[in-house]
Amino acid sequence: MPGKTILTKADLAINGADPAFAEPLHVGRPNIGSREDFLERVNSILDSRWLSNNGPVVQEFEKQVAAYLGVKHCIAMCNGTVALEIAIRALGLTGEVIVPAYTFIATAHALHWQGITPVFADIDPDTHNLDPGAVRRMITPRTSGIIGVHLWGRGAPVDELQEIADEHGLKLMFDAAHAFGCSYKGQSIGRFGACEVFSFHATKFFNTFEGGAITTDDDALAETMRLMRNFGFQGYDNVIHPGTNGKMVEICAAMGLTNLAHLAAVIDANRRNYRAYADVLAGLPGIRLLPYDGVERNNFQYVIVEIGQDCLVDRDEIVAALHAENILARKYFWPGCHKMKPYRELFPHAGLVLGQTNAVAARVVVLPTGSMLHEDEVATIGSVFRVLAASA
Ligand code: T4K
Repeated sequence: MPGKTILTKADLAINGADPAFAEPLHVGRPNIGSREDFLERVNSILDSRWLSNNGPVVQEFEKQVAAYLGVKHCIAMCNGTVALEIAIRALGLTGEVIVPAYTFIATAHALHWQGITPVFADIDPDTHNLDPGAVRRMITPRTSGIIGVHLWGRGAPVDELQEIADEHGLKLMFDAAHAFGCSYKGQSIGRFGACEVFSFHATKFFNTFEGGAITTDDDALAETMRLMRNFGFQGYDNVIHPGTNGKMVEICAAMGLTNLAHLAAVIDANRRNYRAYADVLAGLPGIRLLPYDGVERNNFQYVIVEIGQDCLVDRDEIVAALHAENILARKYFWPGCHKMKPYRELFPHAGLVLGQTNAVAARVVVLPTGSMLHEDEVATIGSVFRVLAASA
């Protein structure tokens, strides 16, 4: 690339021939609460011989999650993607639904999988969330809804999106996969729009191995989604609604209950790591740690670094150099849903209206964090960045 220095092999060997870390440091390392508590719960599940199908542990999990979020209904699911699909169907979305392209592919797939066209709207480069003005521009007579994503746990522009939805008679729901334990305007995420969808995947701030949930204050919607989660069964032998198998199993709920009791410690660890990153990356030219809004609650699960034009090393070179040091940074959500094969083929010109999406996707690096990461490891990661900046 003109004007950029290509790193040599010697530059990349920060620590001589050996990588900085003997074991890989992953983004998305699971946070695990008390092993003893979990195993105790597993034993009682095995003793009870009730493993799935809305068992007592799932019911307790739903109760505790709803209380934690301050929402009326929590419907636990087998994963976030199926939860999105069920929410989309329960809301009756059809035709076109507006979503960001800068999100995990599941947000778009959950629509496409059901024959609904995901229409990609551009994002705000400062927050990485949907730009309400861009959403307005993508509305057509076929639009039935909007899915906002609270990316990196930062609240999407909920009020503006609700205003657009109300103005145009559209349904609004949120993909809150990143946002467990986060707030928007001081209120817990989980109660906005018609419903919100969480992921409790192993890599998430709060995990149940695999899992997800839909949360809502709407009684009728919650009832429909409960039916859809279990093939539409009402009691024995009576199916009253089309449905699928979206059920969470007992062992996943046991993991959830265990982890729920340790969330405060995970937030502390993530916050500590985030601050350590802020210290070690401060002053490096062209390297910007995406700030968290100090007023809102966040889980600090995503440490996002943007590599700007004024950085003399390419984003991809930085990621390659980090990988050479066993720091397995990620380029989420490069290159954007619109450039992934299924959508690239369906909408070859989508990128024309996604200037900010393209720019942000090209400059983001996601760094490891979580309760397993120590401050001295953050310091080493910082020194790799410093060597890179100096070697350019
Ligand atoms: N909406 C949004 C905005 C999402 O971010 C997601 C999921 C969804 C919807 C869908 O929710 P789910 O249906 O997944 O519940 C990972 C996760 O699999 C995915 O859940 C997550 N988003 C996405 C952001 O990250 P990949 O393709 O990056 O996974 P993979 O296998 O590369 O693993 C990621 C990192 O985590 C690696 O560094 C390894 C590490 N890891 C992973 C697992 C499973 C561990 O250290 N231990 C583990 O057990 O998608």
